[in-house]
Formats: sequence, structure tokens, C-alpha cells
Amino acid sequence: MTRALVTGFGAYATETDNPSGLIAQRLDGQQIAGLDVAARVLPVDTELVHDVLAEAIESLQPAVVVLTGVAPGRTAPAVERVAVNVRDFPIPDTAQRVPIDEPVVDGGPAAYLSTLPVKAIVDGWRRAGLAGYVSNTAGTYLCNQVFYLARHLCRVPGARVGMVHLPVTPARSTASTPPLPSVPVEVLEHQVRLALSVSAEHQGDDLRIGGGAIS
Ligand code: PCA
Repeated sequence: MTRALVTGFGAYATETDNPSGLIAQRLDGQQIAGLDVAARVLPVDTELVHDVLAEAIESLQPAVVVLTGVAPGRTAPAVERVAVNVRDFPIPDTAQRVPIDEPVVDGGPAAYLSTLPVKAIVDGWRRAGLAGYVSNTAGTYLCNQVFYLARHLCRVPGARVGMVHLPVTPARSTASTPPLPSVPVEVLEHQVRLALSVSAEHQGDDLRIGGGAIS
């Protein structure tokens, strides 16, 4: 059986019920499209997160890594295309650290592209009647950091490694006026499962379908 790692994040700032961590916990121990799924809930802590992620990758040697996090305001789940070697935090982490223009990895490459089949995942969502898109920036906070780190650390040949940002769930949505765009957690979970199964099943090059943006 091929191993997969799924991660989500715990609470931070206004996101006290982070759906990404909840979904990761639900998927832990499941078998999805021939993948043996192990999950970790990562701390929103720029120092601690490195060791938790490195330990998971080292012990599991996963062939598929799907990192998830919540992105309040996003209209639908988004597969991230690129991770940059920059930490420029717009809000503090849970240990009150605010790195500004610091690298994720000293001396590392400027960026890594996702090795997930990003277009095939979006296509899989649409075939299931669910909205989703390719995003060209994962930001400069913890989600970008773990995406960059996972790409940097995962040495399994041919591994599929990338990140999916999730919108908030309806309960969180109505805490803002006007409400943020939201998707029920069951639907988000299904979309993370589809990201895993498409990553396991899609062979060869990614689909050549448009997913770019003007800005
Ligand atoms: N979202 C944040 C970090 C943790 C999370 O769930 C982000 O998008 O960077």
C-alpha cells in the first residue's frame, strides 16, 4: 500500500475551529484510492511546525502529500501552484512571532512548484459538481511555509506534494458581516478526498487545461 500524508492546521487568530485540522483528523487511518492515509494536525507556529512536518515526512516516506489550511474569504477550495521561500507574516503565529522577509529555508531555491496534478484535481472536483480552482499564491504565512518545507524535505522519488487552501465553513462565515463565502465541512472533506484520489490515480503529465489568472 502506498502511504499518503494529509495535514491540516490547528487554531490560530480568529480561526478557532480550523476545518483543515478537523478534516485531517477525520481522514487519519483511512484507505483512499489505494493510499494508506496518515494525518497530522500542524501547529500555527513557525518554529514548531518544522519539526512536526519533518518527523512526519521522515517516518512515513509518503508518495503523496496533501497539505491543507483555511483561507478565510476564498470562495472555493483552491489547489496552490507555487510555494515561495519567503516568510512575511501579516499576523503573528500562535507564539506571537512575526517574521518579515525571512526565508523558509536559508539558501533554498526561490520557489517550488506543486508536484500534485493541480489541473486534474480541479477537473476532478468539477466532474463531481464541486467548485474549485488553481491559485497562484499560497500567501506568505504558515501554509506557504509548510508547502515550501514539504517540497524541500520530501525526497521520495516521483512524490506528489502540494497544498490545498479551503474556504471557511458556514458557522464561521456568519461571524463576519457580510458573511464570508463558505462551504460545508462535509463537502470540503470530500474535496480533500478527491485531491488525494486524483493524485494517486492520475498518471503522467498534468491535464493541459487553463487555470491561470491575469493577476
Ligand atoms: N491557514 C493559514 C495558516 C494556518 C491555516 O489554516 C495560512 O493560510 O497560511
